[in-house]
Amino acid sequence: MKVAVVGATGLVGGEILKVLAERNFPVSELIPVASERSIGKKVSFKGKEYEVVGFDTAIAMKPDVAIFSAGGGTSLAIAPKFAEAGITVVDNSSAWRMDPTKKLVVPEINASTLTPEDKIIANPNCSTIQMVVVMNPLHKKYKIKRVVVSTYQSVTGTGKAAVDQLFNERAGKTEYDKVYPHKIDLNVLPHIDVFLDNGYTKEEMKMVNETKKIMMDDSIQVTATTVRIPTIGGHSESVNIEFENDFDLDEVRSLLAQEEGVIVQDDPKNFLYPMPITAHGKDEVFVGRIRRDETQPNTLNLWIVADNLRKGAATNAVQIAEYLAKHQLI
Ligand code: 2RA
Repeated sequence: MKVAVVGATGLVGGEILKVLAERNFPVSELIPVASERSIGKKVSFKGKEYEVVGFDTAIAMKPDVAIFSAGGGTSLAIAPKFAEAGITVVDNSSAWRMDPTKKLVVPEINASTLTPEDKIIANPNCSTIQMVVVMNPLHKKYKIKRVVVSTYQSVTGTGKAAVDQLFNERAGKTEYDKVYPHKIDLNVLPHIDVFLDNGYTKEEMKMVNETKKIMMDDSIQVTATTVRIPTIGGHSESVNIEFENDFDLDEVRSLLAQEEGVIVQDDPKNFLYPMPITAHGKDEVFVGRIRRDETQPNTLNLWIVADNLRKGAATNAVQIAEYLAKHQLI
């Protein structure tokens, strides 16, 4: 399979190359793609160096699939050109996610809705993906009514410049490029993406709206507070879920343990719970601190962690491409 990685020189692009190699995706030809200023740069894949090409060159090379991680503006402008040339695009940006003509896919949940006609497929937001992967088996069994989520998100979600800001601050530098409006080291910012008229941030509304679309259920109520913290390994989430029906905690643990891509780490007596430092570089979503909310019926508290560059971005996108290849949809 000819695979183009658009945005190959970025943080997520680099992770996509790693994940393609690790999962042994059947790549017959790799085409790393980026904007003008990165053309000619080299990226490595499975021990070989590849030169980055521009958008038009990549389209002319006719890849079977193009995994985009190049930002919303680039995606809006360029993805349709790939699609018109018959190339299936899996897009990591927010550009197409809520477009009613595009599928928003987490393979464990809704990949079966994909058809060969889907030429631009959207990859959801990182903080949404890890939450819905855990919620899906519980929704099927107990039916979710309402979710209250607070996130603790890694600076890698903002990109390389944010990681540089954190380490420049930590090194005591005073002159550096600032991505955030405040210091991030030794600090916490209750602010991810832009503020909207309703007082929520765009990241918070992504969690609300994308959850309903992926889980194909508009009745699920979600309210979110998204927060940036000075870590790099992954996003963490405190999730409070109210169900229509009551549950048994052991059954919850066993449903989650059986779920593909989910690992239960729930042994507080031995200090075992998910953390970004242990989720870093892993493809799975980790869940722990599984306990009943004792203040109201049918309500569960969970702590969910995943590497946002992996399942939150690269891994999910590669899994979509794997599904397309396996079911001969490309
Ligand atoms: C963040 N959700 O962590 C974003 C990345 N897509 O900022």
